[in-house]
Amino acid sequence: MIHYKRSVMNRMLIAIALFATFCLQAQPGYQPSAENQEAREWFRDARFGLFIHWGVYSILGDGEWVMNNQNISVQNYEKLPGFFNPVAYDPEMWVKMAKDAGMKYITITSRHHDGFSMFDSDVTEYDIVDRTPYGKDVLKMLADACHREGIKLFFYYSLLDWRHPDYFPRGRTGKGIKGRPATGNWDDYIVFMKYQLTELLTNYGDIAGIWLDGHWDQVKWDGDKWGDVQVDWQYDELYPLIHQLQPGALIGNNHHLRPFEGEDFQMFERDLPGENTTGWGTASSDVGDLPFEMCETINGSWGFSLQDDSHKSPKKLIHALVRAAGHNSNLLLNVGPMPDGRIQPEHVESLAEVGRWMRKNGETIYGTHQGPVAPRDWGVSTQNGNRVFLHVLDWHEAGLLIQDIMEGVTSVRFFADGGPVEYKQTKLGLLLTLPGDKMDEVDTIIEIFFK
Ligand code: JFZ
Repeated sequence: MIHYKRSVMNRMLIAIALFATFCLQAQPGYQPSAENQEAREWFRDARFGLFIHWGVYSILGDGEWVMNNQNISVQNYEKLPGFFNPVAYDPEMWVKMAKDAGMKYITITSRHHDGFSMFDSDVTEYDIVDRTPYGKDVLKMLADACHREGIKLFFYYSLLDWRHPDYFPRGRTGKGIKGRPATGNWDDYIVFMKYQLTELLTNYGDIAGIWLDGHWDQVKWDGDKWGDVQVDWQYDELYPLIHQLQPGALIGNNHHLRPFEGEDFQMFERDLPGENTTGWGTASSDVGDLPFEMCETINGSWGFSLQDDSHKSPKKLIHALVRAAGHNSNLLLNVGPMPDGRIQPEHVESLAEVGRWMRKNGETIYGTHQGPVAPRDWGVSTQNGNRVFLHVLDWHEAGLLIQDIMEGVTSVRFFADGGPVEYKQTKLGLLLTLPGDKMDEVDTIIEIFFK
């Protein structure tokens, strides 16, 4: 027998225990069904979706974390549903706006961390039908509009809940919220979530996927990296349940870790895959091989924020979309509708502008994957079959050297007007001549043809 030092033994035991926990949290031996694989292909090609954060928090115009950020007690927060009356809510208009922007799917919050269900649920009265003067199931209305208009619908579903008594042990957030009881039964909470997920995947027709969030609330933060999970999220039951109810529904989980078994796509919050500019995002070593989706805000807020005027320009939004595509990723771009049900005009206008761009240039985005030219500060490349598109986003000199392309080029043209691009194959790469008057302020797209 080999004799290990005690500390080494301990570390090995911990590693084994962690590995076991990890396996428990997944769907072991998961083989995606044919429907699921087909859905993944659709998802990869779709490239652009609309994220919607809407809840009773929208009334306060201070983002979806307002309950936590303002330390609003459970008792006081429970007054909000009584004010929620979105008389101008027109789901058909939302769906048309998304389609006009070039988006192929919508992901909407069915229940956020505040624990309020934006759909008619039988396992709680804390929902839109039972507690608001509006009294209608806004998700059902949206699902119907999506199905009519041929746009896919995902449900965001928070694992974390700042109000539910059985969300216990409490996580890292919401500690200042008064009125949360000091006991609770975790297993009952899991049962509650199973019921709700069953409702969401039964009562709303075809659902393209479930976007889970809040895992990280139960993970220790070691100052620079994620540590142990203090609860069992029972993904080994949640994931098969979702896949059983709708085999084509794609599961994504915003845990910022390497994908768990049973998940169908990997999401990146406000970051391109492999980049971790937020510091608490996904490490580059944790980027897997599932389809990618990156989510981003138009201003700096997910839920409606009255004071957040840091709206990104249409140019910036297009760059986000193009860069995502150049990283093999979808962009899920967010709006936070106002309490009356309208989307703020600044965001409606920007999305219309992105849509105009997509109508002209969509074929260089949809159905593409990352091209042969690695992403650079000046731009990215996309590819569809043998068509390669170079997206020059930020370059102001007449010569651009493409080091990733050494040979095989037969012609190069500007995508916008089909006009030829002067080029030379050099020992250092493909040298393009880009006259100033041919450059597009937003994105100069160059199509490269190969032998
Ligand atoms: C999460 C939500 O908390 C947020 O409200 C929004 O829905 C966004 C899309 O997703 O954002 C996070 C996720 C993880 C951390 C912080 C915010 N984290 O790890 O600290």
